Amino acid sequence: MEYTDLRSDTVTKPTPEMLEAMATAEVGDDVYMDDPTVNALQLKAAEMLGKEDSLFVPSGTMGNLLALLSHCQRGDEAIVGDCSHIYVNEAGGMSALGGIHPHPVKNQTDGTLALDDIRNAIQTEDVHHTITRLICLENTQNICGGVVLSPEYTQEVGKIARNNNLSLHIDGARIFNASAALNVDVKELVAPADSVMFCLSKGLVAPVGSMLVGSQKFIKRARHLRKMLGGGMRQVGVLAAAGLISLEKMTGRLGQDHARARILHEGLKQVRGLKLDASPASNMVYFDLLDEVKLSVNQIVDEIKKHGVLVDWAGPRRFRLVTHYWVDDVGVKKTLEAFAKVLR
Ligand code: TLP
Repeated sequence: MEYTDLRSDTVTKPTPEMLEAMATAEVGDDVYMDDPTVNALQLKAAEMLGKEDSLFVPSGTMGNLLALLSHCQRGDEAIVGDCSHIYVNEAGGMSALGGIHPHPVKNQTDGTLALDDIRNAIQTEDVHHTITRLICLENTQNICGGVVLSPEYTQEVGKIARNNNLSLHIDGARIFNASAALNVDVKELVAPADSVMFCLSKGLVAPVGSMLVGSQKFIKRARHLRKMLGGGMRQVGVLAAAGLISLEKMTGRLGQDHARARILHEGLKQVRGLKLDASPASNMVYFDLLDEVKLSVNQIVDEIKKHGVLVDWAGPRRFRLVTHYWVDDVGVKKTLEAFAKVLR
């Protein structure tokens, strides 16, 4: 059966154009920094984000970890959202591997960290305290609903960072979705940040890889740490070739995924037993099951699958559906019909 897969945008398989580019990519040894395709990708990513340099990394998780390790020493503290991917979904890498102490701050429903909460989380100089080094934001904010942080808000956080001698990292796994949703150049969205990670392998459809972006000095340090973690990838131009197509062809079409997410949201509102979150800001549709629904989330996942649709739960009574390149109008219709039938 051909499935419509809404579990995540991480499921996106490469397009035929990407496969062709991968098969014919010019490669070298990227640890010697002489893979021309990787070099072209790193140049383009840095240019598009308005930063000095960038580094191709195997995953978003490694990109975030490299940023944390580059900005912080052991025993330093990083301010993170309590619903951030870095805090919740990266296996505690910052503390396990970097000895970095996370300082969680409540994520507001709009994905922001309240500015006063950030200010209050900065440690005062005291022999008892850790040393605050870093603030991390996430844009789009996944768990809060794929919501977007505005350039104005990010500027304010950037000011707090600068006034307190801290660095600002943005987990921009889906920063191009934020850019599309706000109709703001991605450069403007990340201008206040010292470093940004973004993923090629989500809405941008490449099979593997993320980019870490920042100053030359920061990227030099991150490259060293990437090697330490075993992430020096040799003839990795075969993957970078797909990433170049992501940057050239995929960043401009994300609005289509957002429009389909809104259609899904509208349609699911009509289905009995579901309580939808607010209309999606980007490509994620979140909703809860009402008490009247007697099926468990796992039973619903299994039943929906019988109709050719893959979904994943996001909590004991919660779902997240994610639109992407491979979800077309037919897939949206099929999904709405599947939910209507299963919850009838
Ligand atoms: N997110 C995945 C899961 O891990 C939850 C998903 O399906 O959404 N930052 C953010 C904001 C992310 O959402 C993710 C992946 C990452 C970082 C990590 O990227 P990868 O999976 O490449 O390590």
